[in-house]
Amino acid sequence: MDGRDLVRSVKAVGSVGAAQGLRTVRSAWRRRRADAAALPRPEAERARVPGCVTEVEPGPGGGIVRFGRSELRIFVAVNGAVFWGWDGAGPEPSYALAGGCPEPDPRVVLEPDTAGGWRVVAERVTVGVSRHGAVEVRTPGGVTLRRELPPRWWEPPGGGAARWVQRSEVAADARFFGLGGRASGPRLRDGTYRLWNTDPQVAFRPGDDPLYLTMPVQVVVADAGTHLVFHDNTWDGTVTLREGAEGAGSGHDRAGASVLRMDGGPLRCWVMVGTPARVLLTWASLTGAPAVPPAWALGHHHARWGFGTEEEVRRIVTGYQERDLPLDAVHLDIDHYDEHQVFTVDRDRFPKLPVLAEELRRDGIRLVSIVDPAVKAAPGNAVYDGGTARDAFVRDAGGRVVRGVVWPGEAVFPDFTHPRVREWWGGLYEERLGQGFSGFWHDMNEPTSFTAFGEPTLPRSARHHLEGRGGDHREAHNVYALCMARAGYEGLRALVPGERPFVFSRSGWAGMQRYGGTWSGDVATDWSGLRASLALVLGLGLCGVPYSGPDVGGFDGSPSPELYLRWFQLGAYLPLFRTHASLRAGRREPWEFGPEVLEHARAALVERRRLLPYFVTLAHLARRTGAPYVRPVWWPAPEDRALRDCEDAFLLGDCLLVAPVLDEGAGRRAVRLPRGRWYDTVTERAYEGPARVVVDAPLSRIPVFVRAGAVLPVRGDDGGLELEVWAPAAGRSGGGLVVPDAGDGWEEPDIERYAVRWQGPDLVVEREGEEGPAEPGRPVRVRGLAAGRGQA
Ligand code: NBV
Repeated sequence: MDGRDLVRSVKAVGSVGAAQGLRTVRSAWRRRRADAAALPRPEAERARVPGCVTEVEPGPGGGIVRFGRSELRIFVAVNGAVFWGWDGAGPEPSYALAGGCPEPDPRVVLEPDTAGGWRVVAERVTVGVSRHGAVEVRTPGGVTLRRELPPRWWEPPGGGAARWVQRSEVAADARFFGLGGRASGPRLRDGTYRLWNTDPQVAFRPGDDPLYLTMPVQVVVADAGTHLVFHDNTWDGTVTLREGAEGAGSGHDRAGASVLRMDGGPLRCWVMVGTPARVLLTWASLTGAPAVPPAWALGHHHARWGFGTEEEVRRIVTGYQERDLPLDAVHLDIDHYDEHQVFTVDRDRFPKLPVLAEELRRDGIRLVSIVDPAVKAAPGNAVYDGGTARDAFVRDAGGRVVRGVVWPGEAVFPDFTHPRVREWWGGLYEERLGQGFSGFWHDMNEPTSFTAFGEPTLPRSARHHLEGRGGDHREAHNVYALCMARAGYEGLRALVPGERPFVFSRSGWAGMQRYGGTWSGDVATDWSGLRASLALVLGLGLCGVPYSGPDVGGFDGSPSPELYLRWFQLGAYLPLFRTHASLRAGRREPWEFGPEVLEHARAALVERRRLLPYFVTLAHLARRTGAPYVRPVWWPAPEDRALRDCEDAFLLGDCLLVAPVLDEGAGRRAVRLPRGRWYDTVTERAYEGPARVVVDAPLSRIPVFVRAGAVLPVRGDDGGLELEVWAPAAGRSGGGLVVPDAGDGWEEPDIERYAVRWQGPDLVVEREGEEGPAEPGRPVRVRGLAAGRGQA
């Protein structure tokens, strides 16, 4: 624990005197030493590389390539993903995979390659294995997308857990994305990124790394193609990235480089190649379909740490209603707990929570509850007693229950890597449901403990069940929140089988989309925080987690009216649209920033509500295809380098391109449009892409464009679903998919397909059916006609 840590923990637990501060430092040192002593002793290590190929054994989908000092198991699965593992590592067990490992593709062959190497040839990818153990991922045309050099291990001479490093090269023009939620993204520039979920304990801004949600998932985009690589390993590690450089005629290209260093765990990975859409489809088929949030969770949420009382909640809700501001959910933070104890309610300040919840629900507003994993270590506290009786809490290497300090004071931590503990914990949501809550917000689950064991989390030597395999916190840390999300999600499914759970979680790992989404955590209230908000949503979407969003207005401090408004306008187009702030921060209600901001915030809220059917469609399409709602502008054209470098705009589904204002004082901004015709949704002016255009961005709105030919499902004035059709360019056609809301249950709505075409001067909109084209069967409103017909 250094001075900065101390300041942070002091800030976190409230003011302490100097003497207590000193005691805190001393005990932190003691804890840290004890932790280190409980881990295997560091011994002299020996380095190892695979050596030369000795033999090859073909197997389903690929085979085993044996080297002098290691062996490589490699296969291509039926979904097109390539797996390889060194030193006998197989794809399972894995916390990332949904429903186990996919079958190997029986059509794949393992055959000799050049220079004494071998190769696995599949329909969409070829993987070469060199004589010394370099693994090269190539397109079917033979272009190299990624070259992994022979790995290097460091291990105790007598055997045991090894550290390892994997160096890789990518094309000189490649760009890196992903690695979970990174504040400095979405394009990951040169630097070292740590793989260890961390509560930064201060409001973060670009450059702060790591944050709450890290993942060993890289999406790499180059002229030759897009690929996703996932090193399935939950341990602590780092990824060092260096973008390449092209010689541009005056020198050689320098390849891009990625160096992955892991402190332990298996060296195994999955790679998928193709278009971005294909890559994310394969990723979702491997790690699970994203949960579809209930429609209300795609509306506007208002949260605050410190609403304080039921009256205050009512006052805020009335504030929204009196001003005609749409509101769909209110979130209660830890201050509604009884002395900060999870699964309790402070009955003095929230005496009739179920009544409040019922009243709100009648007005179409849901209550969402924060859920922290730390349980106050106090006999008499029902959750503590229940967990103790079931031996549910994490123990140290000596068998004692690990105690940390979190909001309720001294606290213990459920071991979510144990199926029995997950089941117990999932059942506890019954109390929350009884209070009238409809959704759940998992916080502090990196997990965070203010008593630093060197870091603000559990000691590395703490023991975890790990589904029966047993291990310590070094392996369990990064999946702690993933397993908590699973506990909550499965518990809710059992408690309310007819409803889709709504869970979102601050921390997580690969595969968390199966259980729900996330939010950006405690983002700093300044313009750089606003930018980071978008970076996180884009990066997480590329890692397979499509539902997320920031604390609109930033977590700490007080945003200027302009910053608040620009954040609000961005948030209105992100999957999770939530205003939230810290106990100590200024207000975040839209009316707190003057009449002008209120008017423009209302417009953003009204537009969000109008677009709700589009968000519902995107949520269902994400579940079926893995495609995030929020996509980088290069999504349809990854070969377009200018788009690849564009970080300040995004595609919302196939139809919309949103260009938020991220700079103070900007009243205009440049926007890079992909190929095709795009309409400004407000002026209906048409622009032809690819182009860089400069457009107005007055305080009243951010520029939003719609693709010509798009069919946008929107909410009509009567609340019904309508189709807003944007005229295709002359001689062009269009169309789109619509998935209607089928309620909060599990009913699978049919996808509706629409086609749009010119017939002479008329625009025809048809629904595609099994028996050919039919009437749309829904109200249609055509827009962009002036420009469309004008050039017909
Ligand atoms: O529960 C209080 C806050 C919460 O409002 C925020 O959204 C979380 O990210 N929580 C963190 C714990 C304390 C942060 C200082």
